[in-house]
Amino acid sequence: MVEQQSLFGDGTLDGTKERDQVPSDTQQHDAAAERAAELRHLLDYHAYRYYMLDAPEITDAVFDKLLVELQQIEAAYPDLVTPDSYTQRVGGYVSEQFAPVTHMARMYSMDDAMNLEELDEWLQRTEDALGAGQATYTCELKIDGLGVALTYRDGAFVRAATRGDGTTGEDVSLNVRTIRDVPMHLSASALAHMGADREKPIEVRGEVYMPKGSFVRLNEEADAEGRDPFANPRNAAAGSLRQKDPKVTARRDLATFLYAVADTTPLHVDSQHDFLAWLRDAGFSVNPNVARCNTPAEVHAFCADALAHRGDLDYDIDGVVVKVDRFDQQDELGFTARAPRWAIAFKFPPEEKTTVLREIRIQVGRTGVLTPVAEFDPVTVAGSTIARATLHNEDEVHRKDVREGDTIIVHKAGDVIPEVVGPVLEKRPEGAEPWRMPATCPACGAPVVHEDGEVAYRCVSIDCPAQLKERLLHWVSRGCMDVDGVGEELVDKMIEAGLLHDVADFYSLTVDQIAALDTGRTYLKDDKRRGVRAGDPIPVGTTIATKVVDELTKSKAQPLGRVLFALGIRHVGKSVGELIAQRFLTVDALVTANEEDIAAIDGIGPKIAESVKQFLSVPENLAVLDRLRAAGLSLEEDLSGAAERAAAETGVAADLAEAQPLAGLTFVLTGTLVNRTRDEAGAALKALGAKVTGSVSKKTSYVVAGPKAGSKLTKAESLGVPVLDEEALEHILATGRVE
Ligand code: 3B9
Repeated sequence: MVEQQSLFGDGTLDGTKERDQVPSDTQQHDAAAERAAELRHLLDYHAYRYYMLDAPEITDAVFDKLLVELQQIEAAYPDLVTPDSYTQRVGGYVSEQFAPVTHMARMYSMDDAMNLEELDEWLQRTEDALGAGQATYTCELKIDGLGVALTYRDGAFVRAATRGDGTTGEDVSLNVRTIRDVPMHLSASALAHMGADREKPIEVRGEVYMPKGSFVRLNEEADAEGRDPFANPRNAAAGSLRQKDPKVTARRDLATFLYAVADTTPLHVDSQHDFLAWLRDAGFSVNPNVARCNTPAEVHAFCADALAHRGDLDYDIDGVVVKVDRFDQQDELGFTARAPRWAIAFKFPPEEKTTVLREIRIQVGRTGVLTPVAEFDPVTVAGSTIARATLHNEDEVHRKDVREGDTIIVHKAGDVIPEVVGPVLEKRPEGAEPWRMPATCPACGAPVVHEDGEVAYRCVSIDCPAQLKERLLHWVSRGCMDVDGVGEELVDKMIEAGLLHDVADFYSLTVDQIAALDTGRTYLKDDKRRGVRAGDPIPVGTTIATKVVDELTKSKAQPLGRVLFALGIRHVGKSVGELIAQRFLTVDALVTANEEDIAAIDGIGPKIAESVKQFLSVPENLAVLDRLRAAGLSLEEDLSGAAERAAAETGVAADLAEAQPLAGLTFVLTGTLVNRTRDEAGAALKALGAKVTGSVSKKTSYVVAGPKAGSKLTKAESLGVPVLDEEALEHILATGRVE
């Protein structure tokens, strides 16, 4: 895609350039509107290439230029701001917000060995250079994450930066601070090991990654909230690290593995193996799957083992890194222009398979969105058999240009989620037609609607059976009301029998009604004793029916956050449901709240607020809520539970958390703390009912200042806000009293 001309850049809007004819205000406005729409489209497209496909077509700088241009237009014409504009997205790609950081030493990349032959060539070269049998090797896993550099001074965390181009990265300190396994202080013994060099700054390097399980959960949540999913854990980690709001990063469950340092001299270690031990001792996460190998044969064995167990790990790896272990031998080998000679990345072959795409089937979701799904001949990829993969939407089908009958390449994103990579064009059957979204809903026949500016097509029919079924299944699913034992088959039968028309109907079901439903299977033999004959339908029976009714009864105790999620309100996933529930506590309070009240919640935007309000303004939906309440659902947030959870997470006493002794007080934390990170201290204060903010004002009750506190401490002193030290903080957290 070519770079577009800037509306501002050529001066047509700001009037700096002489024109034959001065355009009128409306003409300017129209031109701006047109360009804004175009920019939005371009930004969406390139963000998609960057985040989803990991295949950008333009540089970050060009992307930023497009974004800045759109921001300028929107600033000049606020009426042109649309909620879906890239400028409005939380965590959209905005690189100016992260300051550049120059690494202490270049962050090298590594030469790749694409197969065993190339690995052997490197081993041979190394053995030749160092003398046969002289080298030992450290083998490590190559984590498919994001390169980061963490700087520490005097044993304390100073900053974190992304790898960037290897020389300069971006300052992501605030976000990295929220990663739980990144130590804010190095251990005393690791510092002792540095001796007189302990004062020297050190820059350790490694990968930030997202565990596969967290990636799957994040995408499920994205799906529930109508956001685009991430293509793989690596992109999810990248997106999470580049969040504007560290609170978002904090919720993302990132983790690290460290494996290098810019300068090894101050550490007083002389091999990679000893260095990894130092890292562990210092408090860093170091991948446990490492081995010191004495021969090329042992290196081979490690690689084979890693490849075989790749699927068992909770993180993606894309190979094995083999390093000459001893630093003096590393020095002997030195560097090429781009990479160390003493290390090689043995890359695993990508786990891709080809198969035949039989059908692009339409699935109708609970919100009526029509999703094309690729149904292909079953193939085994990364240890399990797959036969279908979502194609997300019509645009995606066209972007990938897959057609029914095509031979396609499939893989698993993050080793978990089946994905169609693309067609093998040489094998396209003659006459294969580009795929089209149907004009009517395949489930109910109603015409399909395509709203302007949205990629999704929807069935808006109020009584579409596919939507009803999906809504019912969502209600009982894990993470929503958690009703065990009610699956697709049973829900199908219940709908068929006319027992379910909405989610409230679940709570009127009786054991007899459920027991009498047939399971869809039939008896194989006559059984006189039970009075059945071969071919009779098998009913569900009272044992299962009783369990189902018990499970439904149990689900009535789910807190409000879960209920809000389970209702299937657009853009309301589990975490949004919880945020709303925490703010309003009861469904009645939420129903009477206005849109602004909802949008005022931290982490909730106008789009979500509008969607919630819209849902609650539909009389039928309110009627369902009333019937749910009549059935015995509390529709209130479980407050005692919340306090208990907060106490457990932060380590404060449960009874104190219950009593909320710090309610009404506002704290600001600054400087370095020893016993806990500032985030942890903040969470603990909040668990006791305090408010914790980032800046000091007249409203601040107390400032807690550790050593190296800066302007916040000065401001507190000038405003006369009382200042406490860490000891006083610990006293407050232990007793709930400020003395
Ligand atoms: C100071 C694992 C990865 C990896 C190195 C890795 C990626 C890169 C690397 C790290 N997984 N290990 N190791 N497990 N994905 C080998 C490139 N080493 C460095 O970054 C590094 C650090 C150096 C050299 C390399 O010292 C210098 C010496 C001379 C000039 C500049 C620096």
